[in-house]
Amino acid sequence: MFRISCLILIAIIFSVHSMQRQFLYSILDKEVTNSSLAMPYGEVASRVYCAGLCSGDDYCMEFFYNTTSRQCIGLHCVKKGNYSYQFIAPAPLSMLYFGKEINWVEYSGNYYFYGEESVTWADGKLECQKRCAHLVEIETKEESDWLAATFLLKEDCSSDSLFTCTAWTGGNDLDNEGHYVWDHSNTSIVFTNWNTYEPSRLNLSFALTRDCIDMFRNGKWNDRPCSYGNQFICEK
Ligand SMILES: [Ca+2]
Ligand SMILES: [Ca+2]
Ligand SMILES: [Ca+2]
Repeated sequence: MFRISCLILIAIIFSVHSMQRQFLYSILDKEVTNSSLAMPYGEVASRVYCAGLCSGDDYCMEFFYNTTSRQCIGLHCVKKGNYSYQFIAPAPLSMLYFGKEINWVEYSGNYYFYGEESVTWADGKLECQKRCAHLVEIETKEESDWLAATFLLKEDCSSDSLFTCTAWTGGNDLDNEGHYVWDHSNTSIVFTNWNTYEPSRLNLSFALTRDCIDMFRNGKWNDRPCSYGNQFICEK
């Protein structure tokens, strides 16, 4: 009963929200529902069911339901210029809209997501892209410290500070050894916050196999093999 009530509530919220955005949808329908941003759920019985499917899909932010064809499509995110961002609904609906983004934390105008599963750097990048975001790019010491304090410094961190409570950033030297860039913006890394003895420049065989930057719980950076299973932080 509780679950049904929740689904109905979600449907109402989405319906209200969708009505408010009819004009936008009319622009977006053609482009977005045919793009990789859309997840076709197929023909379903009702708008409520469509909302339930969107609600159960971690990446679905909005849905499109055609009452005639009963076609149900979840929208994962929407292109804006060259980059995918999610909609920001006009106030006062913004809170409803961000209801599915409850795990995103705002800091200084950007939003951050901490992925708890252990993944390779490439998979972390993919996970962020699915969320219409990118692996975190750190421009200041304040941002680095804030990220560590917010996401990494947890009570259950073991005493091994080099291998636990660490997370991928978008920094890497995959293309050009020793030349570190931020992946999404494809810019050279200017501000750095390396841990002592990092990156592994003193040992060439280490340096060549450690091309992805992760962050220790103290906010300091480390170069690590990109195949390592790490938590990750997305930014948008
Ligand atoms: Ca940043
Ligand atoms: Ca390297
Ligand atoms: Ca290292």
